[in-house]
Amino acid sequence: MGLIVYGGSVSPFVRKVRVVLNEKGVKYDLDQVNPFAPPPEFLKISPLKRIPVLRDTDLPQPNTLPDSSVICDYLEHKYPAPALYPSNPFERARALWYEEYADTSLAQSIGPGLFFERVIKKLLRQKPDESICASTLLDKVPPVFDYLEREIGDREFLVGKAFSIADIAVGTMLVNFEHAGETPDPKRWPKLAAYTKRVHERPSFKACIEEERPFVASIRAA
Ligand SMILES: N[C@@H](CCC(=O)N[C@@H](CS)C(=O)NCC(=O)O)C(=O)O
Repeated sequence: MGLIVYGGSVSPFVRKVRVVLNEKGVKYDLDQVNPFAPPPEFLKISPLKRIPVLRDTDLPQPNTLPDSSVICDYLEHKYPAPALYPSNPFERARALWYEEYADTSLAQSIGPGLFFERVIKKLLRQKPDESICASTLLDKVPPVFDYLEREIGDREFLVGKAFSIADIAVGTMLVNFEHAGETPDPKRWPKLAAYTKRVHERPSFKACIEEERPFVASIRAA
């Protein structure tokens, strides 16, 4: 009995949920689902054919929730401590904005043109197109990193004085940037580079990163 997370561990959205669970010290099972070839039953619980989906087996059916943002919000209400959403209404809304930005703009700048090319294509036994990676790094990534560099400024965390869903949402996308063999250039984005390191050193992130690294390395080396 308990929680089941359906999804592949290298998905940034799956990791977002896992980091929330780790921060809250909640045990769960991970059921690996490949969203590109999902089993037919999966489509019943994920109409958009996306990972992650959470199942709370303590509840009667239907007991599944798709979408990382929906899942994280549910987890915050079910397990309120430690809080990962600010209590101040404006700060909470700011945190949700950064989560939205990470899930859309940051994900789009890193996912298709870099992580997909260098990791997922290899997993699918296709040849990565390095010209796509080069143009992604030249055109797509810099405006997003420039924005984050400004927003982080001299703050330890993106919102208020505590680690929040904003840092988890941004941090998880930057893990995929690193899995694709890149790190934010500390000369161009010194605050973002230091922030990334700080966030990834938290035990909640470290546990995921260390579990994923050998798998990603084996895919990239294939
Ligand atoms: N808004 C969704 C996005 C999830 C998402 O895009 N997941 C990707 C994997 S990283 C997926 O399942 N892609 C498969 C597809 O789009 O067919 C969330 O936050 O959970």
